[in-house]
Amino acid sequence: MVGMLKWIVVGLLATAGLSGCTGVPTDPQADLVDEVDAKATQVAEQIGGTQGFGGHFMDGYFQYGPMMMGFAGYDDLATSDGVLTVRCTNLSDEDATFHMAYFASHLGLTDQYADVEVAAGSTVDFAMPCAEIVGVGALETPGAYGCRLASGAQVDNRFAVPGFLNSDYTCGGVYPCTLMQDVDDLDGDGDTAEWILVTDNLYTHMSADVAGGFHHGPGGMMGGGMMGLP
Ligand SMILES: [Ca+2]
Repeated sequence: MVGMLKWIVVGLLATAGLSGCTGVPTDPQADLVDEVDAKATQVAEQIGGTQGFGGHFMDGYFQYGPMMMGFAGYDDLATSDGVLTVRCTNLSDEDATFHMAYFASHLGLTDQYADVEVAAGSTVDFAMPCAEIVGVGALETPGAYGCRLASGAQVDNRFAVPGFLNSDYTCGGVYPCTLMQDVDDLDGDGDTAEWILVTDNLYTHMSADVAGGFHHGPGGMMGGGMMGLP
């Protein structure tokens, strides 16, 4: 009996201790924004540099990227009823499976994946829940496999730079991802016939940051504005 009473007292003290914490304001929305911002920063840290997303074309991104990502308030997050269209274009002559990766805080704080089948030479608009971060293969792993061709060959995600909501696309908007030949030899290995996956923001950042670096990029190959080029 005494022992039981002791547990009741301990329980009361624990309850009192918890209620004492209510003096500290907790804001679940602010906490969620912090989680998204931290995740976005982790992804942005993988952009640029020798082994990072986009290679040296994205050098310096992390220095200004997080400031542009725009996850400062709850209104900056993806809406649970929003839709994002990922425009998957396969310029190869083999059917391909694009392995999309995304992070949407309204679906939880773990990465989500979706495989999109795109026939040779065609484009598929993949409608997915709006997400704060969208990439290919894996959001934080440059070099992970990003798409698989019908022959079994894999293409990595090195130039499929992850995009961020409100800086690279919007809820209700379109985010292009293209399997194309490495005509500009982005990885500098001399092979311009190999296949690479490219997301839109690689080219938008290049066009903004690399003066005169591109003369025959996808603007010519795929026809102007498709990749967001002027
Ligand atoms: Ca190459």
